[in-house]
Order: sequence, then structure tokens, then C-alpha cells
Amino acid sequence: SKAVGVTDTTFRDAHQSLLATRVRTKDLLAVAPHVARMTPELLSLECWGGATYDVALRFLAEDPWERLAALREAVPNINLQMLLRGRNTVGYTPYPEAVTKAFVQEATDTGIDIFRIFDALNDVEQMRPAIEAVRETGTAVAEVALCYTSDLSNPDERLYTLDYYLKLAEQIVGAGAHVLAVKDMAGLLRAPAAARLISALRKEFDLPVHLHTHDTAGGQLATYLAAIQAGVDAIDGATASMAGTTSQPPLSSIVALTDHTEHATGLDLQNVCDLEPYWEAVRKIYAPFESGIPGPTGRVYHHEIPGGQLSNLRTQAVALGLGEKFEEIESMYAAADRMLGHLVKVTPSSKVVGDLALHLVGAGVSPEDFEADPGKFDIPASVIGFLHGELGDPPGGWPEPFRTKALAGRTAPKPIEELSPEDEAGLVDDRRATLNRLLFPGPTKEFRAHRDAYGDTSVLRSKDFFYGLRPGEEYSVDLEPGVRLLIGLEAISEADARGLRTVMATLNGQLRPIQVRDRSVAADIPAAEKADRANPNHVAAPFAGVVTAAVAEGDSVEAGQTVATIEAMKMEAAITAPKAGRVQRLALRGAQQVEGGDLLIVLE
Ligand code: PYR
Repeated sequence: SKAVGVTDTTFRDAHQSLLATRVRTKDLLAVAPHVARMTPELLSLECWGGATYDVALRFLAEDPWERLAALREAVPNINLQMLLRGRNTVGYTPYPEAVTKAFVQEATDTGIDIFRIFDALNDVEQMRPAIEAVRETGTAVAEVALCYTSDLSNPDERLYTLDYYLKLAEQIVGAGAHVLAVKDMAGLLRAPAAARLISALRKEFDLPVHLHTHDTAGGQLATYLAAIQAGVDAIDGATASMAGTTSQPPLSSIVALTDHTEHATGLDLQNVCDLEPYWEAVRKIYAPFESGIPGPTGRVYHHEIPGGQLSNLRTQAVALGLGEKFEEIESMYAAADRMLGHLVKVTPSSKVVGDLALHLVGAGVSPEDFEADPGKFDIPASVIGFLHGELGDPPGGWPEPFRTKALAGRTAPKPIEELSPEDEAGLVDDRRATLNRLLFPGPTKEFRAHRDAYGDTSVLRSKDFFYGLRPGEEYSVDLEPGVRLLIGLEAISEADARGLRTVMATLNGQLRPIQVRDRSVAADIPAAEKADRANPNHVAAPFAGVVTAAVAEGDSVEAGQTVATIEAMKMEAAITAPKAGRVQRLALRGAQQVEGGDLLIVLE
């Protein structure tokens, strides 16, 4: 008889995969004591990772360390678990080992018990510094993942076979893992494959095996049953109202699946169900961040997009004006994956494939034309970096001659920078602030500016934080025990010519006029010039985004040279000169928001 352990992912992966990771600390803390009290039999609570860290600083004006510390206090009795991106820690590119070490130590000191470590190309060398850092803490658990993709039951599968996973597991065990994890980030592990993979891992190795999946196609409860029968030690689930589709399978159906059997989770079905109404209500507040995947989709077996990315990619597609073309983007994702060598797709390799797919659909380039002559086209910076080996070597080797053609004349990204002596000192004396700055410099700066201007806004209710007050509304905030602030909104003025409005607020009854720029009011921005597609001297924006010129008027450029960069929704791409020539005119001033087809540069 063997009970199966359960990790609750509601605080991390569930909202990452359904609500663009937007759930705020306040809404986690409100339910955390109930999680702590009601289900002490949980193996762990997954509550932290790359996206939660990034989004806290970038969009929520929260310090991710403060969140972790508060959760540790609210949940003293359950293991807190985080997802660590190997050498990328919580970022998108590799960092020096000193950063990994300081990060792991600080996370352990603040409350993490279990680190689930993965690498986007299943390269154990990329995970080794993180594994060693976790082992060096002396207390934390190094759970090391093999990322699953494709279908090992398919006799035509040549790369990601059972043999491949067993060799990988052997390296992971050799590197010092305490626990083996199977990370099925897209929900591709079918029940028969789970039976084979889990029983083989249990037979070959002495380590506990922990299975993670996403229920994108709707069949993963069957996979869990097969894995449990094959001896899996623990599985991941989320509160039912935050489960399903791109998130994990529901905790309640997991409990019901095993109740009254030798594998019973030990969780109480009623206790688990009692948390559902809370999350049902909270989820409504976050409705604008819903990814709009209305139900399960079997197309995932073809495109293999991870759960966390599938929801995000939809939002990106809409922001790029490509919302109507989502099925084309899904097919292009599969085509881009094939061109790049059939990758393990998880942050950040999934971003490389997604960037290329969005870029090609946005530019209206067919996969055949692109693959035949990639040197002729703009290529997103992440794709160039990947092809230069920035993320390591892919398991199936490099796609040739595609790679050589794509890289011809394109410069390699900068190698990992050494830490400055100030940063090294900062990692000792002022660890959290230094880590925030090193890992997410831009968002950390904005976060600091927000804190300095407004104080700690994590005390606000989510409804007010996201959507604000309406005139006449009043709201009380508990700043700290015994200190209450009454905030009211009296009126908002018309915008002036510069787009500034005066907001008449009251703080504890005192009228406080505040000047705020209304970004929806167009300050005299001239209508953009459109490029003439037939004119070979015109360089156009390939899609909507923020463009920064890389050349000045009068510069001479080579064909294929980067003349500008464009950023949109975490995607960035180089815009290259279609021909050699001199820059006659820049139609851009500074970094500028543009629409697809806007004129950027005129060559002569
Ligand atoms: C992350 O790194 O955020 C994933 O969910 C894989």
C-alpha cells in the first residue's frame, strides 16, 4: 500500500496557465491559512517561480521576496515549492553561478523547501550549478526534472524515446538529485506512455518520482491513474475552479480517483472542495486576464505548446493584431519547432519557437520560403540567440543547412557578463534587491519608482488595484495593524492639451488633487506614414510594437544589417535593411509605438 503525495499548484502554475500569472499576494494570503489548516497532508504547495517573480515586479508592483516571506508565515506547516529554470534561475538567459548560489540560498532562507529544477533543452550541465546550490543549503530538496515532449509510445518517435529519458534520468541522478520529476509542460504524456515511463524510472532508480502535467487536451486524469498504478510517488493538481485545460487536473478529482484505494492521497475530499468557491470568486476579478481557451483542445498533440505558453500566446497574438489567426499560429509553431530541430519546448526554448511562429505569421512568410532562405528575412533576436547556442545544444542536434544560412552575417549575442565587484558585494550585503536588479533590471526600476511614488500598493484590494475607484466610491485600506486609510474619489477633470487629468482624491477626508497622465488621450501625435510595400527603399514595421532605430540619417548600411529593433509583448526582433544603401530619412523619433506597415526608414 502506498499513498500518493499531492502538490497543490494553485498558487503558481494554475494562475500562470490560466490568468497570465496575475494573482496578487493579497488574494493568496487570504486563503493561505485555510490551505495550511485544512489540508496538512499536502506534500507541498507550489507558490513561486520565474513567471510569478517577473510578473510581481513587472505588472503587480510587488516584491516577489515579500510575497514568499508572507506565504511562509501564513503556511508554516507545508513544504513550499518553487520552479527554478536551471542556470536561468527565474529569468530567460543564463546567469553566473554566483547569482544561482545567492538566489537559492536567499530563497531557502525566505521559505522554499523544495526546488523543482529544469532545463529547457534537458541539458544536465545547465542544471548542475542549481542542483549543487540546493544541496549546499543542507536543508532544501533538489527535485530535478526531465522535461517530456512528443509521444514515447509512438513507434515512429526517434528522438524522445524511453531510452532517451532513462539516459537523461541517469545523468540527473548522477548530478545529485534528491527527487526525480517528470515535467509534462504541454500535457502530452498519454496514459500508456506514463505507464511505461514511470515504471521504468521506478525500476531503474531509487529516487521518488514526482509527475507534473497540464490538462490541455482533457485526458490527464487517465495519465495520473496509469502513473499511480506504475508507482509514481507524487502528482500535481490545482483547486478545481483553477484547474483544467492549460492548468493542472483538479485536486478534487485526484482525491476522488484514489479515495478508498491503497493509493489514497490522504486529503479530505470535503476540505479540498471547500476551497473551490473562494477561487471561483477570485477568478472573476481576474477575468480580463483569462486566456480565452474555453475548453480542452486536442490540437496540443500536434503543436505541443506548453500550457503556460498556450494561454500567453493567445494574448500576444491579440496584442499583435493576429487574434483571428490563432490556428495559423498554432500550425506555424509546429512548423517552427520542426525547422529548429524538434525541441523540448519550455521556458525559454518555447519562447524561441513562439517568437518565430508569431513573427512569420505577422510577416506573412510561409515556413517553406523561410526555411529555404532564412538569410533573406528578419529573425527574432531570441531565435538568433538560440541558433548561436545561447541556450545550449538541442538533444537532436542542430538543423543544417538551415542554421548556417540563418546565422550568415548575424552577430553572436554577448557572452554571460561577469559580475561587477559592486554586484558581488551586493549579493552578500543586499541580496534581495541585488537579485531583483540583476534578474529583471527594467521591471525592478519601475517597481522601485512605483514604491517610491505610491508606497506599498499590495495592500489594495485587487478590484481597486486593477480597475480603480469610480467617482463617489470610498475604500478603506489597512496599512498595518491599527492604521487604516480611507481613500475616496470625488471627481476626475477633463484632460488638458498634454493629456493630464486632475484626480480629486480624499485621504482620510482631506482633499488631495493628483495629476495623472491619461495614456488613452492622444497628445498631438501625427498620423503615421505608411510604407509603400512596392518601394524597395522603404523599411516597414513588420507588426505593431515599440521600435527603436539602430542607425542614424546619413549612415551607410549593408543588406541584412540591423537598422532597428521592435519589441511587442515580451517578443523582440531585429528589423534589417532589405538592401545596401544610405539612410536618407528616419521616420522615427526615439523609441516609438508603431502599427504593422508603418514607415520606419527610407534608404537611397
Ligand atoms: C516557467 O519557467 O515559468 C514554467 O512554467 C516552465
